[in-house]
Amino acid sequence: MGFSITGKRVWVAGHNGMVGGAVVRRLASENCEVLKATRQDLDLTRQADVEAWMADKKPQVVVVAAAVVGGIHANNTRPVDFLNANLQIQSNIISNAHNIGVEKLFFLGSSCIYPRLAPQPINEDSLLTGALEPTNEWYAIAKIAGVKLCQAYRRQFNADFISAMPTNLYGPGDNFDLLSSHVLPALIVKAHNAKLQNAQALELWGSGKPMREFLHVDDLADACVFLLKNYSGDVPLNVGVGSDVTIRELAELIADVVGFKGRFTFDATKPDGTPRKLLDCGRIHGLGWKAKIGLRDGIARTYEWYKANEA
Ligand code: GFB
Repeated sequence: MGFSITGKRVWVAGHNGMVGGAVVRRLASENCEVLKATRQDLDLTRQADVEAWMADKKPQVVVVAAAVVGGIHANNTRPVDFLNANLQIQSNIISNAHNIGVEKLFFLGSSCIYPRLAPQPINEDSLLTGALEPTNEWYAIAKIAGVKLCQAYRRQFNADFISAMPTNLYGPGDNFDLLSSHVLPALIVKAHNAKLQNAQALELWGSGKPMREFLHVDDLADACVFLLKNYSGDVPLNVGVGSDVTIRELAELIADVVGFKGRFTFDATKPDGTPRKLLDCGRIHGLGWKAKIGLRDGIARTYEWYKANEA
């Protein structure tokens, strides 16, 4: 028997972000009331404010899509933001969700919370079996604490709080700022600008050799609604596409979509990060969910969004 969100008040915390925005779009086809709080309405790092807002709005379902996120450089250089703000935001929301009797809560972990050298593809059981990747350990520690807090509420109070571990996400609403973004939006911007300027070369950070798996955020939003309805377990479930590419291959694909015909150079002063983090999605596939958006198609859609909204 699944969980029903029909007629329920569903709070998407972080609805202005890429993930929250996608979840709101996906919930539009469900028969539920979507609650949102803007940054002006509510500072999620302030416990008393979160308590008061939740007591007033009485969400029955909560999707925790609010977090400080960023690419390898932002993670590596702003450790306080990634550790402290994320701990505050998630703990305020999760603990108050229990206090007001929220029926179901969905928390987002991340594939970077697995050990740096976990066996590939990474199974959910790899969590906490080895050392973390140093460039994102602050974010990873916060996310591990969030996953554990959901498990703790389930164990002590039987709360139906679940977590998912998405792989690297991209899509409309992404951050396209070159210093703080993830690789995929950064390379869309770089390829777009290089094409416009007739540049001969485009610079990649690191060696181009690390491998990454990319999931379109609309697929993640679909998985979120699927799991809300169909999953009530302790294990945080991996959500990915099942295959990965090298950063160089990603750059070639993006260059092809954008129409940049020059060559690539490599900035060895920038970190590579973890060598590979391909997720084993056997568990979520077993429940009946699979990603639908292919990488080339997803990049093309994201490039269209970028040109219409950001370029
Ligand atoms: O996406 P990204 O910033 O983060 O970088 P992670 C992925 C790879 O792309 C790294 C390379 O090897 C980068 O060196 N890269 C090449 C670039 N060119 C660029 C560029 O122009 N910009 C960026 N940003 N990268 C993050 C974690 O790790 O993954 C977060 O820091 C989070 O915690 C996220 O979990 C999903 O994949 O290395």
